[in-house]
Amino acid sequence: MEPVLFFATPGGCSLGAVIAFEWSGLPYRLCRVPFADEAANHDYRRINPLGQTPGLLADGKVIAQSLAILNHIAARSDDPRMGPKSGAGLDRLNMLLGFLHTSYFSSYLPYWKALRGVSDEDSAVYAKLGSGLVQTAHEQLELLLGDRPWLCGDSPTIADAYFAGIVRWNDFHRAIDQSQFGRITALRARLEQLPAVQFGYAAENGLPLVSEGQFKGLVTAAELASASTGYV
Ligand SMILES: N[C@@H](CCC(=O)N[C@@H](CS)C(=O)NCC(=O)O)C(=O)O
Repeated sequence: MEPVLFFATPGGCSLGAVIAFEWSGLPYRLCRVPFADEAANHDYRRINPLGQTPGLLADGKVIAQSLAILNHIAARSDDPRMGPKSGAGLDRLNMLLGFLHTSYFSSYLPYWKALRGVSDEDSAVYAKLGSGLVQTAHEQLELLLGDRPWLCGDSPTIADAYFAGIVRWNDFHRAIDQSQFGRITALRARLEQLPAVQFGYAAENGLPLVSEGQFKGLVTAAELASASTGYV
């Protein structure tokens, strides 16, 4: 079977890997793992015991971690949207991916933690900590972005794909006023125009899927439970 990408709904960071697969021209399947669907999560944990999304099942092995999955896809495709393969362009791509995965993604961790049952008093402390971190991450990303239309320059790459998934988290947590960041707001608007991003939203929302890539259909985690022989 084609590689299967496990992605979360609603609003997960796994959107980035869906977009990267759409761009890659590689055949792939998708498996939805809604956060609230206990049965799907139970089945998914039999494949990926970490339980986090995204996860990728390829050749019977599981790859966890967004950056590993994005790099797996990029290494197998010549589409320019995979990003530069060498030189300063690759250095910038890795710099941006690293920043997004650590500073930007992690700035929301206090908010996610607060959702998992803490007292009102602690929740206020987490929110205060989180909003400072989110504000700083946005300030830093505006600086890194500069006048470029996309994170790595004149065209989108897997860094933008990954960003499309996590830039939305402010809508949910209301950590900051994101509109104060004009470059990020413009990048987000550009991203939302892309067919692959719209495809990813449709996949998250269970809508009909029109692929510009080589999407081969949906599968369930229950169907795949015996297909995994562990992590790479
Ligand atoms: N470092 C991991 C983090 C993945 C992660 O936290 N995914 C979230 C969705 S965006 C998730 O699965 N949360 C549920 C959980 O942690 O149990 C990666 O980059 O893939």
